[in-house]
Amino acid sequence: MKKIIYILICFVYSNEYYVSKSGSLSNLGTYNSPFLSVQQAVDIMEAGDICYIRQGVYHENISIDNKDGNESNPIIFTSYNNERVVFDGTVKIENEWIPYSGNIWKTEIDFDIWQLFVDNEEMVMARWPNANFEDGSIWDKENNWAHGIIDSDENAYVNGTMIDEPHGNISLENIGFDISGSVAILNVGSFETYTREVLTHNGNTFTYEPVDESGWRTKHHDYFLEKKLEFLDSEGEWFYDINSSSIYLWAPGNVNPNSLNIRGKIQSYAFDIVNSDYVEIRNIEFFGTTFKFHNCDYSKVYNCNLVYPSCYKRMLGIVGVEPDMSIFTSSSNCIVSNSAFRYTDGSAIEMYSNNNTIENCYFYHIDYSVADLSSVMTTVRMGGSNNIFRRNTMHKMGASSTLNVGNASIIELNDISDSGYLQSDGALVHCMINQQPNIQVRYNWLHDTIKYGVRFDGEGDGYGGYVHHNVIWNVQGGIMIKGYNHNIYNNTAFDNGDKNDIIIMIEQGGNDGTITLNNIANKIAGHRTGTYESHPVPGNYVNNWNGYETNLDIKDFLVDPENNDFRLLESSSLIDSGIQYGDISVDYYGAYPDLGAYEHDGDHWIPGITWSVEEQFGTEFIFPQDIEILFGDINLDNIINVVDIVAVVNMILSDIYELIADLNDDQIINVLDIVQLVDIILS
Ligand SMILES: [Ca+2]
Ligand SMILES: [Ca+2]
Ligand SMILES: [Ca+2]
Ligand SMILES: [Ca+2]
Repeated sequence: MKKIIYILICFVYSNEYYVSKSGSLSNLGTYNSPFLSVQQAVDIMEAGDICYIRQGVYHENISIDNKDGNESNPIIFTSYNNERVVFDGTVKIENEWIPYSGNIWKTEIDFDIWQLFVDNEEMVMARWPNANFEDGSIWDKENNWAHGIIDSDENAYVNGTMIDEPHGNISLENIGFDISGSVAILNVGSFETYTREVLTHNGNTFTYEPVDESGWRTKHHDYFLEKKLEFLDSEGEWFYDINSSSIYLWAPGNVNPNSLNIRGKIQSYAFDIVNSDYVEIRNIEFFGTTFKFHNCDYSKVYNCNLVYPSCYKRMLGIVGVEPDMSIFTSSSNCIVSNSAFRYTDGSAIEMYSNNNTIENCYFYHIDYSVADLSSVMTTVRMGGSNNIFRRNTMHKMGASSTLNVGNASIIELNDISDSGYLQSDGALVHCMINQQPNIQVRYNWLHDTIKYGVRFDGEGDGYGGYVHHNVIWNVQGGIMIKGYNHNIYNNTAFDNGDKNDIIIMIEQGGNDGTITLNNIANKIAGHRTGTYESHPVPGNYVNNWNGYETNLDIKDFLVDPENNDFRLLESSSLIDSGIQYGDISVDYYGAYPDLGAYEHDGDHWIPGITWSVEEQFGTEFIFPQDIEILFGDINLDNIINVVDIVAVVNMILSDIYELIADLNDDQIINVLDIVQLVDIILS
């Protein structure tokens, strides 16, 4: 009986639909009669159906509502046969530019834009102090943001007021015009940043609607300003005046913009998917737009290239809200894999509710303002529990904390570096109290950042987390553990700044019952900076190689740490000198576990993505040409003639079936197709 049901399921009727730039609204959606828009396919698709999209650039607001696939019959949207399909959230600015002032040009449009591109690269929203993408100064909060005076006097002002502390050439008092009505990006909450309209301005002081009291901290106040034409004073800056629908631009190289390819963002989402389970988006590219899933369980995004997918709408005066970003809400068991997210504003991606997976994805240049996001404002946020964050490569990120992936999650085989530029505090893997029980942080490389590597935070109520087989170097504090009953074993850590490599805090929870086992690190102690001698590790400190005790450098025991080979040297006495302890079961090769993150003769695991971003999607974004499809051109020589008839005859004689020759879409190739072809030739 079971078998019969299974067979029935396998034979669920399914359709293929085709969409092409040379299709038509009146077509049938077949290969030889493709639709013009994806929405045409959506409207008739059912479980098991596939929508093949032919090469080209599409600008569409696709709405998918209440279209469920099922486990063996998902609803799939994909590019056809490795062709390049781009959903574009921008439009070309084609109106004439006229000189405005100096190198600044102006044009008018009849729609609102909130991001501007020249040759597919983002221009800077006119700001003060200046910063740009090209030289990386957009990430330099110390030199390219203004500062508040709160660090010298914590009672200097209250929430809702900012008093500027001049530094270098940056002084609000000397700005020379009134900034009222502009937008301030305010990092006044250490790891939290808010945007507000400037209400009043006087000398070195301005006011704004106060931020949440919980998001106001009296240290490290930094800010920058936008949304005023006066801020447009350098190359690469642009401004949009929503009242007069005018764009102002100082183009790179002082070039006349009439000679440039300029585009403006007008869309947040190309795919807006709600109440639809088992929907898959595959092999699609997004420029200046992205996807949104709501109440869609078991959905997937695979092999997608997202470039500038999301952007704050500050240029339109919209403040205090998250940007529209790549997101899954109220959706469980979804997977985003083998995709690239580059140049995002806001989080790179957020996924709610439970059991979601982000795997084998590339993240680069994520969020240069980090404002108004949820929770502690991270680079990637996953809600709920039992999520998996695996094999991702991430670098160049503004948020203080990179990952917040929910409770009892698995974070493994990731390569994460270069983060935290625009906020205080934070860590690459930052777990608050509720997230710690049973979280697995393992087999990651965490390196080269001004933040902590792994951090179990809170006031000490967290417990039961696992941090093992990670390699952590050149961060500011390798592993920092608060709470109790945690399991910290077989990590390799060195060169992590002034702070210690592995910090099992004596304070805040005390780490009663925490097991620190088989680690190799130059500095393991019970304090952020204090020595092991003055601050011995609390809990069960068992069988670690600790530079504080050995007075040696662990790097001398590794094959080639400069070139990321962190295995133990062939002859090392650390091989097989690990032990099993307590309830921890350490995986191992040979007679016993080794010390540190790599097991001799074991798997030489390399974390991060298993594919090349350059090879898959290229370093620069280039729009593909729309494919012109000549129906009836069987041999693809751009003419329809007797040679095509010969090709069809040959297929008939040799019993070959190719979609392109099945002109009447009846799944056979026979004389009827020749008749159709003759009709095309004659017409
Ligand atoms: Ca400026
Ligand atoms: Ca071993
Ligand atoms: Ca031909
Ligand atoms: Ca046919």
